[in-house]
Amino acid sequence: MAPPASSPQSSLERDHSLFLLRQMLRIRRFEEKCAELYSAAKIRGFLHLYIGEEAVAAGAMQALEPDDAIVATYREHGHALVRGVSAASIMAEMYGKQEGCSRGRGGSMHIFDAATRFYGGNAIVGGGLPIAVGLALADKMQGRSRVTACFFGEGAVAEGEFHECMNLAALWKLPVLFCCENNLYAMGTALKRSESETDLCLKATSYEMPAWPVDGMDVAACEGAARRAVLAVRSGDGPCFLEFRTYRFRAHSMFDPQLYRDKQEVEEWKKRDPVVTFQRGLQERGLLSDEDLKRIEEDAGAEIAQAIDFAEAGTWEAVEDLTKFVYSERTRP
Ligand SMILES: Cc1ncc(C[n+]2csc(CCOP(=O)(O)OP(=O)(O)O)c2C)c(N)n1
Ligand SMILES: [Mg+2]
Repeated sequence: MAPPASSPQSSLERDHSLFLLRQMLRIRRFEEKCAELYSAAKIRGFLHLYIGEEAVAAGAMQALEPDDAIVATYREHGHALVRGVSAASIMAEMYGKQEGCSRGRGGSMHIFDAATRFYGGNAIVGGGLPIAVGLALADKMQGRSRVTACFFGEGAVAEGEFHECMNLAALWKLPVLFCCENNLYAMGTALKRSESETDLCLKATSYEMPAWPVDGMDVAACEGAARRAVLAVRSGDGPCFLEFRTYRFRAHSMFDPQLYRDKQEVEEWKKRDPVVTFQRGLQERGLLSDEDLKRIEEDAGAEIAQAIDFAEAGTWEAVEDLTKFVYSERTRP
């Protein structure tokens, strides 16, 4: 029998659903603001937005504990926000200010935060995979019950290190959750133009690793799949591979005329916008009122406005300090 509308179970479900919506909306609004700030030349360098893919980070990361580690790519602002890295320190990083989470040295592609075990942000396609496997190897050798979640784009499967990492993680039964964010394109190259086998789960199963596809536009599906996989990984069964089928609504980066895909294709995917569809579903089920939505939007807006103020008020590193941390200081006897 379905629980009555006010039962503890349904109120728990409502709270959690609103929490998930809040996470996705924070990412969406943050990214939209970043695009604006980039046009205003406040943010410089590279900028890759996660708009359209929010459900993956917002859902999958619910399965992780504070002690677990995360490794991500250059499209990682959303993962950092969900993990609890402050919007202010992320924004200051993008501004290149010293108060940024990587001291303003990394920018958008190198968000890093030791306190939340967020191991970046990586500009190298596939570069996070060996880091994740190394972290998991250390945990296994030291007998810690931790999981490392490694997010990467489907473009990484063309890299040799993807295969080396799949092999070693499976062979040594390392606690890694491989989260492949398959948005169908690696810059302008469609998956089917670069891979003879486009079923990415098959690549993982060929290394004797459990793998399954997930609807990456559905935040609840992303959370459910990740919870199931993390349970297996944490129990010592070795790594799991999830292929999140998703889509980026915007260009690859801020320099991309998008000549490689039809506008019609983008519009079709936008009909499955993860934020809008989840929000609508909650409204239809009576779990989200107009007031709730207004509050969530206002909170996200206030958090981002504060982040911008923090970044604006931040300091530039002194020019004479720029070579600091490049090489270790030599101490003479
Ligand atoms: C080793 C390496 N080769 C090439 C590049 C240039 N490059 C930057 S992003 C990108 C596409 C990666 O696509 P994907 O892994 O699918 O991630 P997405 O951008 O779709 O999230 C490429 C080829 C790079 N950064 N690193
Ligand atoms: Mg891709």
